[in-house]
Amino acid sequence: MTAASTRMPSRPQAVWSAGRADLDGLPDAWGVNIAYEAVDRHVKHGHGDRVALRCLRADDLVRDVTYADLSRASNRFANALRRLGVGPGDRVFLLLGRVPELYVAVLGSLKAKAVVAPLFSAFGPGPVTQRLRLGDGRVLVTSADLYRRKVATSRGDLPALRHVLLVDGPAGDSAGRGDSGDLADAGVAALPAVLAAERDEFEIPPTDPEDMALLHFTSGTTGTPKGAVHVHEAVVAHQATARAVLDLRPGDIYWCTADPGWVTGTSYGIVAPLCVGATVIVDEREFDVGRWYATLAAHRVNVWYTAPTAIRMLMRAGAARAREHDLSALRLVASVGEPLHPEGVTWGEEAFGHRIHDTWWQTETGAIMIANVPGMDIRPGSMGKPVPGIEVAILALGEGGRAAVRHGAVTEIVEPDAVGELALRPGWPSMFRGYLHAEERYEACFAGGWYLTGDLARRDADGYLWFSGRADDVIKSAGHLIGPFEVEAALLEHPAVAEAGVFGVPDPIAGELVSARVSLRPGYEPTAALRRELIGFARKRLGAAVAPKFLDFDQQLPKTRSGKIMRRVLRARALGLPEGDVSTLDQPGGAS
Ligand code: 6R9
Repeated sequence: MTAASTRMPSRPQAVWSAGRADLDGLPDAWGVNIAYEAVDRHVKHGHGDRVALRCLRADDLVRDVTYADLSRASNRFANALRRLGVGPGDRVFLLLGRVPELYVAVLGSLKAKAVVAPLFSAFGPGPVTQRLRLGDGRVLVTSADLYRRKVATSRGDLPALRHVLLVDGPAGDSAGRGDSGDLADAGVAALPAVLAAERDEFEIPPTDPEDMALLHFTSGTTGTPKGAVHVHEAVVAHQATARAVLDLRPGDIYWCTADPGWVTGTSYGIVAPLCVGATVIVDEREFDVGRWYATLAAHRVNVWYTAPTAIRMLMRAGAARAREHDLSALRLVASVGEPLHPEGVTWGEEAFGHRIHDTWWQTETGAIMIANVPGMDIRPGSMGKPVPGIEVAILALGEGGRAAVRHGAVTEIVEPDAVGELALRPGWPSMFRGYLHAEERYEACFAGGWYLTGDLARRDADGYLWFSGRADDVIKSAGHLIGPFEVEAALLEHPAVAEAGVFGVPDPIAGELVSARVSLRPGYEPTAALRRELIGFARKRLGAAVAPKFLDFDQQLPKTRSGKIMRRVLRARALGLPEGDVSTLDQPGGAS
């Protein structure tokens, strides 16, 4: 045992056994199914009348969906999948805004033991179709508009995609046969009509806790996006952290502002709060300072899980805006996704009377791993400490800036305050079980008995963890993880572009913004018009959330001897920093 292991929380496995015992399990010992724990068991225990979803619609109407409603609607969805021949392990992709149908589809798919793969509705056609292809998407639940704009033209490249269910139905076709206009492709149907034909009852089949439940795409430095595989057992960690970190209690009003197209919006926007029997605010509209405060006040939100980008936008509007509202119902405000700078933590106190609790986790970890739990003495700027059941190490770095691995072994840094790669001891319930079709990339995440996170951090003498940056080149913009390779590949599709390097530059609100440097093919001139054209070209393919905000020309992109473009040098150049010392470039608003 190393020195670090002796500081680990007591008997991590015992924590998870207790978490498992807190679940109902399927009747007749048929295993564990996330949707049963999230919805049906509350109905069984007599809480069917409790509101599960409070949907704030774009037209200002508020629609409540009770646990009993959600149980029936998801049963109908599960029956529909069965009728369509969609079975265990088949992938159901979701490309939707924050609408109730999304929750019905997630829970119904899980009941039918299909695998849920959420997509961000602001992605352009490129990222959408690529993920559908990589994940062998068999069913897509979306809207007619999103389908037309992002999928229809590539339908021929998606042979596995058999069924498209439109929440608003193909226009003009109330029968749901989907035989109207340009939506005439086989398998396009109106979801409302499909559901109306199904029964309210569905018996969840036996579900092994190790059965695949969710597929979350995430990005690395190179290559295609990676589909992180999660299993039904993950619900143990969702429920345990909802209680221990977010302090969620039955009947609480809870608002998670993350989009359900990303892992936070699924794990903590759907699964975790429903497991504890809370009421989830589902806000269809985008960020707006006044409306957000009005929402917190009018619905008497008790627990609010948000992100640094949103907090910085609220800060810009001033704490006085918050104090115009009665936010007395708020018990806990937590944050995730990017570094929460110390000013953000203390600003919470000024604005809401609560310091903001930072939490850290990743798509791969499935649930919160490090947090400032309620009652803990918060050190502004620190991510907090490992949650019960999680063991963390800081590993000594090698030349490439990642943990040094020699003969399969790594070195733990035990002295305080030294920066190294953050690593976690595998074995927690919500840990990803693989990257779909990419065994080698999965294996590469582990060394010396640790899962390597790709983040750099330090631990102080009291065990608090401080984020100090990414060890790789991925970009976090407004909390969204963006792979530079995916952006470079899109730029390279333009005939003018010979080479492209993509990197993040600091931004006071979004944390980082995507920036690109390209070299041009012979015959093209580096003009302002071409710059605009390339940015527009990337936006059309990738969507505005992923495309570069800035683009510059450079015929001599810096490269390693093996010919790899050095993104960190590009970043240093863009920021006017010395190129030799790129390792010290911290994240903007960095917590350290
Ligand atoms: C949940 C989620 C994971 C990466 C992670 C890290 C960054 C997340 C953070 C944080 C500093 C925090 N990150 N929480 N950085 N402080 N509290 O965001 O998952 O999209 O996979 O991103 O986000 O770099 O490695 P995902």
